[in-house]
Formats: sequence, C-alpha cells, structure tokens
Amino acid sequence: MKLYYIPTTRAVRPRWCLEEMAIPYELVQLTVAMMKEPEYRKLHPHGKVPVLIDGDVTIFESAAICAYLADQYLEKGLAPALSIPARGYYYQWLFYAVTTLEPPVEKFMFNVMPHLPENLLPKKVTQECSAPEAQQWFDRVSQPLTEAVKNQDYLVENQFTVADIIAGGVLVWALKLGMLKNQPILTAYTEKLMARPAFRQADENFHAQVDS
Ligand SMILES: N[C@@H](CCC(=O)N[C@@H](CS)C(=O)NCC(=O)O)C(=O)O
Repeated sequence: MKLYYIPTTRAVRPRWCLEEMAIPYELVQLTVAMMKEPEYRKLHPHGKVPVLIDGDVTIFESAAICAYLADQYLEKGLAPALSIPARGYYYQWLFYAVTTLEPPVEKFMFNVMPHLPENLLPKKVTQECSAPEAQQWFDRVSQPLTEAVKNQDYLVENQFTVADIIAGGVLVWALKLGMLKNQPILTAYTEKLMARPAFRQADENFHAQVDS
C-alpha cells in the first residue's frame, strides 16, 4: 500500500484513515514540482494529491480512497455494514462533505491564500466570491452538520466512521482558517477529531509547527 502525500493537503485524509486502521503503508512525500512530472500524471490525471496504490488498484480522490479502504477492511469498523440503514446516512455525510461543505472552504482558502497551486480551476472561479461571502455560504451549509453532532460525538449512529474523516478533514481546514469562530458545536467536534492519535500522526507536520 503506497500513499502519495503532501502535508496539510487533502492527502491527510487517507493517511488519517490508514493510521486509524493501523494498516502498514509506504508514504511517498511529494513536492508540487514532483506532482507535475509526466510519470506522476500517469497516476493522477491532474497531477494532484492524494493517490493510493493498493496492489493493482490506483485510485485518486481523497473521499473515494477513504471509502475504498473502509470497505476493503470492513472489520476495522470505519464504515457501516453494506446492508444496514446506517449505510445511507454514511453515504449522505460522505457526499455532503465533499460536494456541499467543502466548496465554500476552498473558496475562502483561495481568497486568503491566493498563491496556492491550482492547475484545474480558472482564476476567476477560484476568486469569484470574497472571503466574507464564502464564510456566509459556509455558515449555511455547515448548519446540518451542527444539528447532526450537537447531541452525539460522531455523524453516523454515534460511531466514528470515514464520514467523520472526510467531513472532519474539511472542518479542520475551516478551523485552521478561522471559519469556525462563531460555531462552538462544530469547533468542539473538530477539536475532538484532531485530538485522535491517528489524526495527529497523519497531520504531524502541522502539529510539529504548532507545538514547538
Ligand atoms: N477532489 C480532490 C482534490 C485534489 C486536490 O485538489 N488536491 C490539491 C491538494 S489539497 C492539489 O494536489 N493541488 C495541487 C495542484 O492543483 O496543482 C480530492 O479530494 O482528492
């Protein structure tokens, strides 16, 4: 199992997942320049991270990688069983996190960090809405998450799953960017996720900076 990774990026999510599962893996740390090499483009069509290679399978997209791992190692308990109703809620939060929760956080980030590498989106798309507009948008789409965790620790049936890793991965960015200032419930949920040993291991460079 090989994970192509850059610290603080979306590649933290599959690394967090692997750490939670205690599966041995090889971490391949890339630079932005290495991602643009033709060889790497054979693994990811847009030269981005993360990419996971598991035997004959090469997958990109952070949420897809985590969902794949959870299903391959169902006994590790990071996804509800296929046939139970909780599986529906699991899919709901997994897809909500990447399609609805993440876009305003990404837009906010491009506003406050305009030099982030991004080779896919046209410039006008990365900066089409201001940071305050992105914050308002985020405040609306994060409401359902607040409702979901206000009386329980985790999103699906109060069991930690990959849905928490993917939604949590987005919320960790929001927290670091200062977007959760007025959201005590989501701040508490995110901080609880960040205190997990597997997350701290996966996001080691961030903690090395903050703790030292
Ligand atoms: N939807 C993809 C997004 C991948 C992505 O945009 N990765 C960023 C890092 S967070 C990247 O590699 N950016 C470098 C670039 O676009 O040049 C996922 O979740 O894996």
